Amino acid sequence: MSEALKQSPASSRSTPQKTPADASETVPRSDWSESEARALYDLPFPELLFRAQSVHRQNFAPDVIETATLLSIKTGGCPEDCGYCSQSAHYKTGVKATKLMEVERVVAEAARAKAGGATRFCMGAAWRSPKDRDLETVCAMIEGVRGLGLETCVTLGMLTPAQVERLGDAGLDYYNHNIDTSRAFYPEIITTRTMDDRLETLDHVRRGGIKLCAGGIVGMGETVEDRIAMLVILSGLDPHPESVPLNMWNAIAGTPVIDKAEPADAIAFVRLVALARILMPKSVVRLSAGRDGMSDETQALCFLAGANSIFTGDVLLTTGNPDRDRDGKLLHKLGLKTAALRPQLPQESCGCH
Ligand code: SAM
Ligand code: DTB
Ligand code: SF4
Repeated sequence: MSEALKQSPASSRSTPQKTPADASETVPRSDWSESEARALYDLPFPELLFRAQSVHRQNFAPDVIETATLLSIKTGGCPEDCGYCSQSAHYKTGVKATKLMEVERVVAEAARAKAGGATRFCMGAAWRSPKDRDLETVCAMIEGVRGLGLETCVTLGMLTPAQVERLGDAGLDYYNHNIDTSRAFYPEIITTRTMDDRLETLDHVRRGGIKLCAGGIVGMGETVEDRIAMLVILSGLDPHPESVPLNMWNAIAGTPVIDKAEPADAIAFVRLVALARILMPKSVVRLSAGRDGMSDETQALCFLAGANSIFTGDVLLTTGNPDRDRDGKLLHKLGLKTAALRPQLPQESCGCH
């Protein structure tokens, strides 16, 4: 008999003895330790999913998925050396560098995304940080996209407090800035900036009153400990990011990560989604890059574990995403509907009283 099939006494594993839907698990905490997070991650799978789903239901409608559509407004030629990215000028990935798009074209793309059902439009630029002249153009894009009644998100690299203020004046709703991985693994992936640089921009954005979208990537050769440590850093932000994108690395030939990458096992990925849901109970958890290579069943488990947002449209920035037809069929099969989700700030009631 294999080791996995041997019976073990119920007491052989230390399962935290709380009721699964313990209300204390839905009050956002910013002091989770790595050992607490690891104990949750290692729970028997049904127990972990039950807890995550219980937390999810106390904070969100269980059948609603938020949809955002991405557009690369300035592609490639980036001076940063992020070892996973198709857009870094350091690697030969076949991605052609472009200039910043024209405002009218961006607004037209946003209108198409809205017609396709998206409630948020996210614009990404391959910059280390924006030049002030380019920021003015991005502000015009934000104003145009807002004018269509869409939520806006941009991801432009590192920002100064003055740049955050300018984006806030333009009416920006969310700023995406990922920490990507753990503090220990970070220098193996990126050398042109540090984790602290990333955290500093997140702090500027938070202080500037713009909602935070911050997450990371799995499947770049990091350990399970690195993945958990990444979530612990995110859950240490006070308040938590309103949006937490979890990306499965979309393999890019020509990047250094291709030599060390190991795709995350689907169950390990679902465990991570569940952990994100429990550590950050009121944050919207987005099942981001990597869905193209995921089965319907894996995605369904991710939704059960507490993911409640996806990118829609057949391209992300430079890589593929399931088309609207496949997503429509999947959501229909699962009986899920799409709608904007209002982030619940920590001081607000969870709505369960
Ligand atoms: N240059 C800006 C920055 O780095 O913040 C914005 C664009 S950058 C492409 C946005 C995020 O996309 C990265 O922080 C990373 O987490 C994610 N990303 C980039 N390439 C990816 C890939 N191949 N697979 C999954 N996620 C990726
Ligand atoms: C995020 O966490 N994922 C998105 C968005 N934020 C900007 C980007 C995914 C990029 C996937 C690789 C590509 O398409 O180039
Ligand atoms: Fe540039 Fe962003 Fe890609 Fe890094 S992740 S190379 S900063 S576009």
